[in-house]
Amino acid sequence: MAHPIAAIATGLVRSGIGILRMSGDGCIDLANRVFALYNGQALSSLPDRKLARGTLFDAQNRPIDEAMVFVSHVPHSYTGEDTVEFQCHGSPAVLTAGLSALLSNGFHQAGPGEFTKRAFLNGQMDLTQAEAVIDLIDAETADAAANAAGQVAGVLRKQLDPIYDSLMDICSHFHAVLDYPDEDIEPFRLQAYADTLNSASKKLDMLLSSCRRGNFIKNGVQTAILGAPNAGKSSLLNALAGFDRVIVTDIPGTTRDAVEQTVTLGRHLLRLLDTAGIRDTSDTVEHLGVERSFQAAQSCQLAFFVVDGSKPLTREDEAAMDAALQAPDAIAILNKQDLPCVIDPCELPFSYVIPVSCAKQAGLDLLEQALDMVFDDEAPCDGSILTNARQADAIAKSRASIEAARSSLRLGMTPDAVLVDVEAAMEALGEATGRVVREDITNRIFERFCVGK
Ligand SMILES: Nc1nc2c(ncn2[C@@H]2O[C@H](COP(=O)(O)OP(=O)(O)O)[C@@H](O)[C@H]2O)c(=O)[nH]1
Ligand SMILES: [Mg+2]
Repeated sequence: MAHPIAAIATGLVRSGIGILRMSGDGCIDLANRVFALYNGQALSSLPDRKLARGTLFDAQNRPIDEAMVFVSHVPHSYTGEDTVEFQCHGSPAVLTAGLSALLSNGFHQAGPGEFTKRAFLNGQMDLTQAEAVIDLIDAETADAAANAAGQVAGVLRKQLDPIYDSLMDICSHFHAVLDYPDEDIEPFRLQAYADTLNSASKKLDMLLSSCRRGNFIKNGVQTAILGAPNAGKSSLLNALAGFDRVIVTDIPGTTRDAVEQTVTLGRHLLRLLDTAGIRDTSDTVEHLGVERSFQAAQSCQLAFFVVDGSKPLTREDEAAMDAALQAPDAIAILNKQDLPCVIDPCELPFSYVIPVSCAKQAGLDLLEQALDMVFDDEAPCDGSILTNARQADAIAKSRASIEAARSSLRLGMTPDAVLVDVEAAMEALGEATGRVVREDITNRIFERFCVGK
């Protein structure tokens, strides 16, 4: 039994179309109380997933919209329950009135993610697919969207389920041999078990090795902009942001605190941190800012070292350069190319030195190309990149148990010792896909969703 729920699926913003979504027992007949098809028939007469037109009524039975409707029956629906959708005109007034008509006709307001949670609980999708739904909605770049779309379609599920099944084969054979010693069952096939574990471990390793990229795709690359005062760091942030996010002046020491801004450059999502210019200063606030610049250099994943190309390198430039070179990846940005350049790019010990003019917004395409090379990865964003920390933890746990089982096998331990580890590996994989997952964890996952999804 699933009580009928309803929600505005498209949010309360003025837009071309707004969708009211319903799911649960009896929802087609309940929806029929507030909607009249043009052909005079009941909504229950509609063929599965065929659009029809009609009139939507409010709680006082006044017509409030001319809308489209479709019904979707078990098992073809998203939730695995009977569902109805009204495609209304996207006025917040229409949607609010439509929703309250539904709520006064027997529907309950849906909680965050309740439609997707029902889909998961009804077996329409596993947890990797359900979690990818929110990733798809939250995607900030095309790569992030493409990877999440692949996972919604089941790419991870199709990789993890066969591994789970192969471990299950080991377990069931083990149990058969242990539990029925008198039967004529083929004895332990230790080499075959070792092969299965080996291949499972390799596949999980592949997935885990995609986590770094997954983190960049989903959360962005932590990028510190470092350089001497007046090099043009804040101008670079503004040029990449496309608006004046930070104050730019010709007074050295203008930026004294670290300023964050998320930008996309081509397919890259960067969490930029503009920092105070690195120099010796007696100003207390600026001094604290400079300390933060050094901290940013140490905690970032990528550093942009900005230098004014129209002046010879100074000691301050060199101090900032040393800090930038500590980052896992670093790109030098030779700024102010609109002025005569006096710095030879070869003087700068970076793999990439990009000439730009932040003032003229020139050269940013070259920076994008450099990022393409720094974050070059053959693997397509088709869903096989792990972006979810919860899944990654569970997969790492599974892999650790598989390793334990492999070494037990190598050391010639008793079969039940191996079995314990294989079962633990299965359980951890089950956490990733949601086969075995605690209710409080499931609740927490779906609370992050928006209402109506
Ligand atoms: N000519 C020229 N001036 C620039 C360029 N980028 C920044 N500036 C100027 O350099 C000064 C310092 O810029 P700012 O972005 O505040 O540098 P920061 O101290 O490194 O943040 C300002 O007067 C900017 O207008 C550029 O590409 N060309
Ligand atoms: Mg600045």
